[in-house]
Amino acid sequence: MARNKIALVGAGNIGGTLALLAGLKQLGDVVVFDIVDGMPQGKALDIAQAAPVEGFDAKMSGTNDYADLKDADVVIVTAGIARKPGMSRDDLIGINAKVMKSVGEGIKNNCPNAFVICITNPLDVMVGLLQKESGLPPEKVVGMAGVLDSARFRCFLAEEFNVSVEDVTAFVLGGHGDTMVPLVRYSTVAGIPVPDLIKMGWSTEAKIEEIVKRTRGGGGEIVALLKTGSAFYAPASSAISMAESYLLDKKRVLPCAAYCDNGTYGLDGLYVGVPVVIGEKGVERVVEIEMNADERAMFDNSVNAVKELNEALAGVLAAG
Ligand code: TXD
Repeated sequence: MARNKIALVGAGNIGGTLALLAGLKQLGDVVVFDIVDGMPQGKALDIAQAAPVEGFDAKMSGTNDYADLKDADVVIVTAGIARKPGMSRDDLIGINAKVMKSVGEGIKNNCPNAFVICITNPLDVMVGLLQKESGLPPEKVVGMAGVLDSARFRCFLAEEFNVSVEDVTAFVLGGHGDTMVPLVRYSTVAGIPVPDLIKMGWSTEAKIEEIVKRTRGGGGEIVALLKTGSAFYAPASSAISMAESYLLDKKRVLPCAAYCDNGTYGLDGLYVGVPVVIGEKGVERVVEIEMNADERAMFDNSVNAVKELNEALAGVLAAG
């Protein structure tokens, strides 16, 4: 049986980490693509040389030619530029839109049956553009943000409660930006909802509110510390968990930027962060959870922010 083929478009900080993780988790052979000559080749060679030490068998190769994406099963896209300090995700829109056009074409021409995970910011609009440009059906193109945002939320909650990160579940909905909606009511420690834990005296509303705020600003906190780029370890882990769910047909329930249409979440053709089931068919189901009035208002606010970004994108595209 042939190994799966994972193509990574963008060989920067996240791309390199993705290649290493895909190897360590034995997800398949890896092709790393970038426009910079030599860099993807160098990273692939370096990771290939880690393989004997780590004990995994996977072909690792680097390329500057889209033809090498041929018949990839999964494509993870990080191509573009990352945020610098003081830059918002929206500032990235013009440059990264052009990148999505060329990546979409590369996918369309070489691996139209792939499951595509977009990471490039501003995430919710870039994934929509990539889906259009690639011509793939919406269930085969998703955006990674919610897994990362909820991992940040879980990490902070586990620290607050002094329990294992494994036993903390958390949901974050909405766009990947400052308007994201961390849902406290749906976040638990081993099934016990956070509001109950507050009642049990494990924490206070004020502390949880602090954690919600820190989660919303989680990306910016790291950008400010690194000064030369944005987070990459946790983003890579998050995307790999989505790829794994597809390749192994695990049907995990993960928050992803997915295409909501026909009134799902009250939307009509918009990519935004919602819980989905990922299995062999890609996005097999959008899970429509109930929200109370406050949560709905926060979600609507986040949806509006994504719509505004889409309008900005339309402006950029119209201007050529
Ligand atoms: O939650 C999330 N979705 C995110 C998103 C979390 C963290 C970072 N997020 C975004 O991912 C970030 O704002 C960027 O848009 C991407 C990639 O982040 P990374 O940290 O990996 O950026 P790098 O190191 O700058 O790598 C980008 C690579 C770099 O090697 C460029 O040469 C390459 O992209 N690049 C291209 N590759 C292929 N094709 C084209 N056109 C191209 N242009 C640049």
